[in-house]
Amino acid sequence: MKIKVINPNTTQSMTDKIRAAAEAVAAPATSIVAASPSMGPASIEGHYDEAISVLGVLDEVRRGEDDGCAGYVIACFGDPGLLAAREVARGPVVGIAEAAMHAATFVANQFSIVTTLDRTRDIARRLVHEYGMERRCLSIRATDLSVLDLEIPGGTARKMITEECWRAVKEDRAEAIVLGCAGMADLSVDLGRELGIPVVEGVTTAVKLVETLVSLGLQTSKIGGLAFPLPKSYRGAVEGFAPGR
Ligand code: 2AL
Repeated sequence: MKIKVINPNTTQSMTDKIRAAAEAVAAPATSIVAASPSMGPASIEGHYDEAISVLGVLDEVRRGEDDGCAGYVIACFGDPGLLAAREVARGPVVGIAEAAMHAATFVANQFSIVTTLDRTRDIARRLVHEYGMERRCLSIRATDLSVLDLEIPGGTARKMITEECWRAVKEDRAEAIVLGCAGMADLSVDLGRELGIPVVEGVTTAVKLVETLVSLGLQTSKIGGLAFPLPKSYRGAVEGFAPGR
């Protein structure tokens, strides 16, 4: 089973980290293909970055379909382009935010999200509503770390995230933590050990979910809202994205 894990930003070190996290949990018979688009933002920290990243994500899904990928993970906490990707893909497509939030509800009554910059809380808040998690998500805490701060070896990111997680536990009474960025994929095991509560990380969780869905023979429904896009012409710079080409 080939699972494609798409980092929607174009930072190679982050794609490498995401690949390592995915490979660490994948079953022996699963092969992980980690990719980041050739076009798009270096990091996704707002609605504009996110909107621009979506074409790159969809391009990677289209390539994955040609390469025989069984399913996809969208490895950015805004789940950019998730529904459009499901229209394009035959197999399951899972976003890391939806995977992590749902998984957290299986192991805790209520969780807190710990994310990067304050402005990204708006994206997370919208997804909490989208996924019906209002009664399960206690708080969305920012750390004022940029996404690329997470890529600095020996930086202060780990310490700042740990401190924010402790605040979520003590001040919000969080029973579990959902890590709010794919760049935190290497932190969950140590954090879980230190905090003594479940720390849910979306990349690994989404890989296991896609593996499970594929094993169960569950593909994306092609009746209704997730049917393949209708063939038509597109004009201008996006001409190559026209469905049916
Ligand atoms: C993200 C993420 O997961 N990747 C990225 O570029 N931005 N989300 C976030 N809240 O920092």
